[in-house]
Amino acid sequence: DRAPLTRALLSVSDKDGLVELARALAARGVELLSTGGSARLLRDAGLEVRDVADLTGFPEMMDGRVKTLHPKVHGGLLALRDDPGHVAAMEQHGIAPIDLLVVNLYPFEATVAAGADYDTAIENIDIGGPAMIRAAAKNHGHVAVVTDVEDYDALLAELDANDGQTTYAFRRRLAQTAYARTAAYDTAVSTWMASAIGEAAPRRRSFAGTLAQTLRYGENPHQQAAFYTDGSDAPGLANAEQLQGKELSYNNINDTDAAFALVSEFADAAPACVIVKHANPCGVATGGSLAEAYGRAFDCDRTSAFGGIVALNRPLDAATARAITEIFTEVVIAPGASDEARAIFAAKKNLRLLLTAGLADPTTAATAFTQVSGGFLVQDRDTGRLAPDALKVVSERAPSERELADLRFAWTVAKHVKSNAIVYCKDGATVGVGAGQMSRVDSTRIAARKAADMAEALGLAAPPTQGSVVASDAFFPFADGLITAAEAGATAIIQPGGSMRDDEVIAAADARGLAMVFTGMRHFRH
Ligand code: 93A
Repeated sequence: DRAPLTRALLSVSDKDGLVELARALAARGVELLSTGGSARLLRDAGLEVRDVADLTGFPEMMDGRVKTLHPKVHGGLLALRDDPGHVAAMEQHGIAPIDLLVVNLYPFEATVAAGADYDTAIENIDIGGPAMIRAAAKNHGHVAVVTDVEDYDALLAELDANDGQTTYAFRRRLAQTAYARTAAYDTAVSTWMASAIGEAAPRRRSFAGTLAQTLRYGENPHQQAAFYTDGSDAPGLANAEQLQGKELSYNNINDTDAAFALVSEFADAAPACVIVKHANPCGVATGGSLAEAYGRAFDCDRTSAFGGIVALNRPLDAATARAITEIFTEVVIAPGASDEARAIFAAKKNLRLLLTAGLADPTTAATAFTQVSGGFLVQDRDTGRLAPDALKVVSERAPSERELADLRFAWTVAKHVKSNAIVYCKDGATVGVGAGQMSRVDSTRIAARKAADMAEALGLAAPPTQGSVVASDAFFPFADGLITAAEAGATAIIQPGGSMRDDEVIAAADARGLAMVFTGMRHFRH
C-alpha cells in the first residue's frame, strides 16, 4: 500500500514552512513543480523548481484565475497508476504523475474577516486550489495531499519511516482532512454570500469547525465528545489561555462559556463576578472591588457555588484569588491575572485558570444552532439589550432610581438564566435565582425559598428578598407569580408584558404598592 514520491506540486498562499518542506523533499530527490509566487520563493531559496506554466505550456492568465486548471495537472493528479487505460492516456498526452500535492488556499476567511469589500472577497475565492485538492484526495490510492501547514512535519516523518514513500493509511487520513478543508472553505464562501445578500434562511447551509480538543467524554462518561472552533478570534473559550489545572471537560467548557457570556455584559460596569453551576448563574454581583463582587455573588447561593465556575470582568487580583481558593471551584475565567493572584492559584493544582484577551462583545451577531432529530434549528444569538428608553412604567408607582438600577441588572442576569427564569436582585447583586422550571410561579417560589435558606445560613435578620427587585424573562401569565414575589418582599418588577391578563397582573402590583416596568422584549433561553 505504499506509494512512491517522485514529483510534487507545491502551490500555497500561506508560505510558512514552505522552503523547509521543499528543501527536505528536494534532498530526497523529489522533483518540484510550483506556481508563480510559490515558485519564486523556492527559487530565491536556491531550490530547483519547474513552473506549472512550463509544464502546461500556458502562462498563468486572467490575474492568476487560471494557473493550474489544465489536464497536465489534473491528469497527473487523477490518473490511476495501475490502470492500463490511464497509463496509456498519460503516455499519449505526455502527462506525468504527480504523487504529492501541497496546497493551501487563498485566504478567503481572513480576507472577509478583515472587512474586505465585495470584489476583493470574490477575487479571494480560490478555484484551482480546491480543484486540485479534491482531485488528489479522490486519488488517495496513489497521491498524498497536504492542506495544512501543520501536517508538513507529519509528512516528512511519514517519508522517513517508509523509505521515502507514503502509506495508504496516511494518504487516506490526509484526504479526509482535505475534503473537510474544501467543505469548510465553501461554507465560508456561502455563509459570507448569504449575509452579503441579506438572506437569513438560505435554502442550503452548512457549518464547519476545526478540532480544538478531543474531550475525555461528553455530558456523561458514555458519550464521546470533542470541541471544535469556528475560527473566530473573539475573546472566549476557543482561544483562552489555560494557565493551570487539568484539561477542561465538556461540561466545564459549556458552563464556562455561559459564565463568560454573562460577565461580558458588564464590560462597562463596576467590578463584577458571575458564578455558574450547570449553565445557570447561581450568583451574580457587582461590588466596590472584585473581591467584594465575588463575596456578594457567593452569598447568593453558597451551596450551589461549591464546584462552580467563576467569571470576572476584570483581571483576577490577589484578594479575589484568596477568596476564591477558600472553597472548591472548578474553573476561573478572567481577562488577565496579577502575578500575585497567579502565585496564590499555583498552590491549587486542580483549579483551572483561563485568561482571555478581554471580554466578549455581547452585541456581536452570531448564529446559534440546536440539534433536533432530522436536522437542526438555526437562530440569531440573543443579542437583545435594553435601550435606554425601552422601559415602560405600567404601575401607579414609578420605580425609584435605586430600584431602576437593580431592575436593569436583574434583567441582564435573567437573559442568561434558563427559562422559566426569575431573578431577585438587591444593590447590584442577585439574592435569589429560580431557573429552568416548567411553571413561572415555581421559579418565583424556588428563588425566594433559596434566598430564605441563605438568610438562615448566614444568620441574617431578614431574607435578602426584602426590598429586592425581580426580573422575569417572559411575561407573568397570571398574577400568582407576582404575588409570590411581593410576599417574598420584592418591591419592583421587570418583565416583558404582553400577557392576556396584563391588567390583572398590573392590578395585583398596584394593590401591593409594587413598581412594575415592561421591556417589550423577551429573553427565553432553553
Ligand atoms: O485563481 S485560482 O483559483 N486559479 C488557479 O488555477 C489556481 N491554482 C492554484 N488560484 C489557484 N491556485 C492558488 O494559488 C493556490 O490554491 C494557492 O493558494 C495560490 C498559490 O499561488 P502562488 O504560488 O502564485 O502564490
